Amino acid sequence: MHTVVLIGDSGVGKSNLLSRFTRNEFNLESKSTIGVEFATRSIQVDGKTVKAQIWDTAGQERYRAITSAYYRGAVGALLVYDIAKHLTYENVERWLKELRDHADSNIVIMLVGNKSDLRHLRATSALDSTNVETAFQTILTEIYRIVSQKQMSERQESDMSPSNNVVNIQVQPTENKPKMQCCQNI
Ligand SMILES: Nc1nc2c(ncn2[C@@H]2O[C@H](COP(=O)(O)OP(=O)(O)O)[C@@H](O)[C@H]2O)c(=O)[nH]1
Ligand SMILES: [Mg+2]
Repeated sequence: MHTVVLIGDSGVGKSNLLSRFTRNEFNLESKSTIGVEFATRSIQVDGKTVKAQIWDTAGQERYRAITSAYYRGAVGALLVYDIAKHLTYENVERWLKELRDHADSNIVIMLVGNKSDLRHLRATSALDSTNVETAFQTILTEIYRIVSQKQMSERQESDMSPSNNVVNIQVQPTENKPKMQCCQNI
């Protein structure tokens, strides 16, 4: 029995991936997973039967309250995001951290961009020029800022070097006053 966990933001389609794979069912109505916590299915690999138990977070991902018990014994994780919702992709990093913190270090991770039927809502297209301008603008702005920051700190560093740090101090000539006798040894 191989245990695989489904993780990813709420609403990305984890429960439907599970129902599609284990029962060939899909539900367009958004219902959070309550009750069903895992389902099993056997598949053939290299002529052998491999039995998989797939766990679905019963809605806890909404409250970020998935406990380490969920990851215990998992040999695989399907990390799901929604191709039409950029934030769910940004949060992939958070889920990877969650796996690093709780799951076995040898866990096999697969990133799944779900809802590919919503390709018209995808964020970038060279064909219709959606976001192409923004993509280049964003990377070039980022590069420009990094480079100019580096130049600035290099300049600051060289400003601190001794040759650039010379300040002229005017020393007034000492007056020729008669020296006072002080502290004579008696
Ligand atoms: N268009 C589309 N909608 C999907 C797909 N997968 C899930 N959904 C819908 O997205 C919503 C959330 O799905 P659900 O499986 O409950 O997500 P979960 O919170 O990650 O378990 C539901 O309304 C689903 O019908 C998909 O591949 N395409
Ligand atoms: Mg669910």
